Amino acid sequence: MMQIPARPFDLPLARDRVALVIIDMQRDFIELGGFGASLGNDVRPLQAIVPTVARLLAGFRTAGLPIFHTREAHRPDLSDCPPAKRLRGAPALRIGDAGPMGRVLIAGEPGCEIIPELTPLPDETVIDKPGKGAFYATDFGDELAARGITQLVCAGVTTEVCVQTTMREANDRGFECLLATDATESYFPTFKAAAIEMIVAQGGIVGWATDTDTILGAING
Ligand code: TIU
Repeated sequence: MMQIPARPFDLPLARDRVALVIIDMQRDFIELGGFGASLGNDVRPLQAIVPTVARLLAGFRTAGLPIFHTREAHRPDLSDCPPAKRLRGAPALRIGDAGPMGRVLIAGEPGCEIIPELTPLPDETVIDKPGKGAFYATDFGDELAARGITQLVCAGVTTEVCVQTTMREANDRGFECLLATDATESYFPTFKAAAIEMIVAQGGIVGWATDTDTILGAING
């Protein structure tokens, strides 16, 4: 058992039950000309966490622990993208529109790919998801169950949208979730801070939170 100092209290992680899930570190959220920027966001804060996420990823690889990557990705025919999602608001580019990195949030397009610094290795699982949460309309839950995983270390973007949604979905399914607070980011600093507080409040109502060095110290210590 690896004892992780965390908020709201220490979390014992079991080497044979824990996995890393890196959420939506895609060019479409992190680079100019993608979906995140088309919504009017400054993408630079998300770029700043890339080295930290890479360090967390490297630590899990060194420890030989399972790794999952997710992508918010829709089918080219948009059959898995509800009109209520695609037509929401007035973004510069809608999901499926052609942009500088190909069609926005469409599987197989350059913008939908995970950024090169975090490219998955062949033995790592990539989950394409049509929603904000990684469990909705995917086989993520089955993949975790098949490996006996019950604990998730969570990182990626954005903290209060796809990361928190995934943690809430996981929490309701009986997983213990630990958020790596410096390996996640939001376009809105106050939302990131609030999301972390929401997760750890009330005795860890959604899960736990700690920083990357603390996690790495425990899994590789
Ligand atoms: N991956 C993810 O968080 N999807 C979003 O749309 N996030 C926003 O913050 N917009």
